[in-house]
Amino acid sequence: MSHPAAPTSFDALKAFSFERILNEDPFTHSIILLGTFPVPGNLSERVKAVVRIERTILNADQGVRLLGDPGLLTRIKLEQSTDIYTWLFGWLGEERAGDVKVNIICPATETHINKASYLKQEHVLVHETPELYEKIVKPYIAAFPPSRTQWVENILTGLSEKDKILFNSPDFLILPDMKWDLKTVTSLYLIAIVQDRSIRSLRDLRRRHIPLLQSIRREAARVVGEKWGLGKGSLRMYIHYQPSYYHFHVHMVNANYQGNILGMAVGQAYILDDVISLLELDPEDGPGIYERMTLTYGLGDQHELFKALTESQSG
Ligand code: M7G
Repeated sequence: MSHPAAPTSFDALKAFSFERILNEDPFTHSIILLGTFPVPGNLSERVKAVVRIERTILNADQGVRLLGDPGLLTRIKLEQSTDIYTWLFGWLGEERAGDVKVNIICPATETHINKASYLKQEHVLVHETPELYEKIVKPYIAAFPPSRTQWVENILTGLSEKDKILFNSPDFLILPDMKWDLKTVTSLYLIAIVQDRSIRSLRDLRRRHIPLLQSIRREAARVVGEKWGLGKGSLRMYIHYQPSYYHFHVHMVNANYQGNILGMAVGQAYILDDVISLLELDPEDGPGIYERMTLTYGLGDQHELFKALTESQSG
């Protein structure tokens, strides 16, 4: 179910009106634009949109078929050839998932525009003690508007992305992350989303959740083994803190994929295996380890928690 203003056709995309570049990242071959799209049925009204365009990467399967005849290269422009060295530009045919992957948020709110990955920000490392969590972060999470996780509810209730579900159980489901192009196994990116709405973040994990986490780990490994022939240890599974969405989910990325450096920053990504291992050290009852820990992470100056947390840092 997409929003009526979401541009889903080529013609709709052409109606984009560019405002400014929010970010560009040569490392991930991506650029993020801010602009507007017209509202269908009322062309004088326009809504804001955040558009991320990323060059898709090549995988081994394509490498085999890049040159030769017939190959994926449809046209070349020779740039230089000297001695044994030659370099040129090439254009790829349509057989790939696409030359670029375009992710659009439309209509986009100020929060989307400001979101860490969408805007260059100054980052400051903050130490979130259990006390600061109780005083600042927990109320912030409790007040998090349910509309922001509507997309999660739509998936969990079968309203959207139903045909993409790779595993479903009463406790959680696994499906491709929207960042993935659905084709390139080297950049494979899945997410597991739990049904239990009471787990808002890493902080809520307790010893009793170990079977759930183990089950996510097991089923993810099984799915990628059966579907893509990926062996043991081929998935990097992790949890973000702070996440963008306070509905518990686990990121699962091909262990060989180095592209999404932002989402794997030290202090942001907690490896699922370590989380399980730490929870196993917890006593049967009593406060959980993630309730007692000081968590240290980088926070962008546009984050809604930035002011309160940076002002409360001691020392
Ligand atoms: P996060 O750790 O809360 O925030 O992860 P991050 O975006 O800063 O990493 C949420 C994950 O859900 C991200 O990897 C998103 O790409 C992914 N995601 C977000 N939305 C809105 C959707 C969606 O509608 N469908 C799918 N399949 N994935 C989404």
